Amino acid sequence: MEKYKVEEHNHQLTAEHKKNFEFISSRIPDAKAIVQKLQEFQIAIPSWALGTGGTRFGRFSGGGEPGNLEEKIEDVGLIHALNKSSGAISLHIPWDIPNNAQSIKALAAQHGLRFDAVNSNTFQDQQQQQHSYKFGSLQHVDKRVRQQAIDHNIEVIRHGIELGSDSLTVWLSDGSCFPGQLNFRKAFQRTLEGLKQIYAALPDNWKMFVEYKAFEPNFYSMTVGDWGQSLLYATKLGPKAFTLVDLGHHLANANIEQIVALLLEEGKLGGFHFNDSKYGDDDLTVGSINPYQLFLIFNELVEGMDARNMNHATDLAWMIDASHNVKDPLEDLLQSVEAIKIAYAQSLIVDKKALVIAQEANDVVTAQEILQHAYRTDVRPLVAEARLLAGGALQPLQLFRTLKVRENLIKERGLKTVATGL
Ligand code: RM4
Ligand code: MN
Ligand code: MN
Repeated sequence: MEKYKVEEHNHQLTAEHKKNFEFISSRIPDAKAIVQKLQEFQIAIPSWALGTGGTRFGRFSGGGEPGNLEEKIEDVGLIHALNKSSGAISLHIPWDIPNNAQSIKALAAQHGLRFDAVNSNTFQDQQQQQHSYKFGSLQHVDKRVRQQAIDHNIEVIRHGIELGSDSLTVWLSDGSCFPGQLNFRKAFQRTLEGLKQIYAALPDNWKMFVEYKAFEPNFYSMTVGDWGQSLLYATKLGPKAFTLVDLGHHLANANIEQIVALLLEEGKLGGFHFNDSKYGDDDLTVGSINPYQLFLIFNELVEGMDARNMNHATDLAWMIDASHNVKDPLEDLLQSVEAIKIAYAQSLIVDKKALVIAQEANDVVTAQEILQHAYRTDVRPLVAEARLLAGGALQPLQLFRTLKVRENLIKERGLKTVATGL
């Protein structure tokens, strides 16, 4: 993505943008400080979401998908060049094995990218793998299977160290499909034992994220099924272990913003996987189904992080975890990042002092008005200004289409391509 193309695009849109930006700036205090925070806020892109996702009923491959890790890094570099908000990539191993870490790191650096959390995969069997994960990994009744899963996680940490990553995300599909299949207590203990061994292999400055999920692929029980179980593991493991919240991993109507608030209060919220969903782990574009919930979550994040003097941009791991069945993955990711930034900006303009006064006075109506006032404010010019100052495009999606990026990728990589990942 040549710089002049972004500049040309911005040039055409500047006059209109300036008008919109002045309008919002005159209506909120500290527009400058908010723009600064928006500039700093980066969201990591998952390496497994750059191709078309499938469901168990099929997969309709898009064209020009990245065929290897280098091309995936180029794709994330492209997103970042457009929005200046996606300065990190999160790798899933073994879907993406960085065989030559030095050159992979150099390529990422060329695109202004760093490596976010590395992810282990003990939910699928790989070719040449000795033992099967059919009945779980860390919870497995057979010690050899557990050891294999532990070894894999330690291997993933090793890759992460080489790339300059500083966190490991462990998501386990362990659980059971039928009553009686599993002894819950034993499964928990075995899993804890395995996690402890992985934890012991973490370098000092590393964090470990224990991600929970309510159901799927197991449908009766999940061994890390909710935030309570994840918090139990994280607490027993020690100060380097945290809970990771994936928005699509809750039962219907769960109050995710409350979960987030309490995990933060306990100092045990570590990372986030953003997506949206209607039913379960739908992995839809962030903010596409329930943008108000996203805003409420950010409202708690900002409130809770400020209460603990945390740095919004760096003290939690912000990642997208999505799958795109019908959209161009790059367009979907651009939309997701934009939705996250909008929700973040909205939460920054909440009149927090007035909210506290309303809460203390049991003034329910005013409390609601304060939140909804922020939510109903069009903050897009703030987000666009932050992008402009950082050298990104005023309208990333529009520029992506004008420049026919996908068409060019198809020319380069071919029409029939399948990326590794979901
Ligand atoms: C899981 C979970 C993990 C992700 C895998 C691919 O449902 O969200 O974070 O690594 O999917
Ligand atoms: Mn996830
Ligand atoms: Mn998921």
